Amino acid sequence: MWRDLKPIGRNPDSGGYRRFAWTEADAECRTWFEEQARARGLAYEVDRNGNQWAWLGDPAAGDAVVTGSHLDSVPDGGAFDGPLGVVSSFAALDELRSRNVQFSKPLAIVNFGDEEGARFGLACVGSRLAAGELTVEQAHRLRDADGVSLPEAMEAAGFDPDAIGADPERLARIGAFVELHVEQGRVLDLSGDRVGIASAIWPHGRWRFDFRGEANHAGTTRLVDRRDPMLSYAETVLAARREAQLAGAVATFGKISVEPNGVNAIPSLVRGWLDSRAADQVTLDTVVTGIERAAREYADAHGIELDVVRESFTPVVEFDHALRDELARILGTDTDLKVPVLGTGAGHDAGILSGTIPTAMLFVRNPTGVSHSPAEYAAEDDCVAGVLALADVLEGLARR
Ligand code: HGY
Ligand code: MN
Ligand code: MN
Ligand code: MN
Repeated sequence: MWRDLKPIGRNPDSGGYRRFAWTEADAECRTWFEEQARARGLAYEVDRNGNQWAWLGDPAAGDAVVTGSHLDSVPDGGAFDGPLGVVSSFAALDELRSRNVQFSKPLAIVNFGDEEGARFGLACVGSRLAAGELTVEQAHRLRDADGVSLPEAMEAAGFDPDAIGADPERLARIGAFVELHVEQGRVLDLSGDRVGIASAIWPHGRWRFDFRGEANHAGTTRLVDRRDPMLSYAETVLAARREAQLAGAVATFGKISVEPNGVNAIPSLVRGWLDSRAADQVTLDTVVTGIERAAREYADAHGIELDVVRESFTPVVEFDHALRDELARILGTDTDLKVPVLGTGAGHDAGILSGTIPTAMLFVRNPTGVSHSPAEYAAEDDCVAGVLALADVLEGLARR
């Protein structure tokens, strides 16, 4: 199955992928998902939020065992983050059928839309909408860098933006959701294991720092006469590294927009987005407060106005302990190995849904730990180990 995958949205120059929500690449992914579902005789449907579902058995029976992930990507992203979970779900179903497993519960494979939030700036839109964590009004206010709103993008892709909303009935029919994902770190590489089980997702959020100064001529304005917001931004990026280093957390300014963005113009506005994450809430609050304090001190000293807006936030997710232990039992029994349990700083749909249904995650070894980059990688035999582990887990859960 791995070999006939089309590199949808791949940039031949960088080798990275660009599969943003409600774009042509997204439509190609959706077509692929539907083809895979129908080729297996699964009942295919798209829910009110555009998430795709492939069912084996009658969903109305309830207590469904669901697996899947997402197919969208960050800009110039890797081949595994998201797709590995969806492809492995179809491959695990094939494996279970080859074992003639009879399911006592409905089984489903899901592709959650817009998990990365790369186009509209908010991660996990499809699962947040389904879980009622994102209101219709909030979703309709989302705009991309070209000013296209989420409703306009959905409509252009043939979906009804007025149909979106919480989907409690659908989620109530799910007994367990297990997301397989490439590890975005090196814990498994260092432990020498192919597969691991997630314990928790770190609390994390996104803050927008708006630095306003005074546009002026780059060539004629004396340094003493300038109110250059770029300097405050630069100082804030360095402060972010200092604060995160001190706290053993992470903080990243990975996205910036500058107005008027001319080589020979001192900016009037520099807008920087901070992504910060830490193992616990207190640490995260300490880091972000420290960054904001440093930014304000520098901005005040240089006549720069600063606005800080928290754009999104996900509290710590402790995965369902009973489900996590059930996975460890199933996997440990088969392989007589202690399957490592590891935390992650990466957000996932499984994290969003964990507030509503029992969820768990399986990680597949990533030898470099690199992710959100064309260099993201998982060896084929580790991917196969992930499929077999997922098949074991689905078989064990569907038989409970
Ligand atoms: O940003 C994240 O942690 C995830 O990849 N969306
Ligand atoms: Mn990701
Ligand atoms: Mn992902
Ligand atoms: Mn995810």
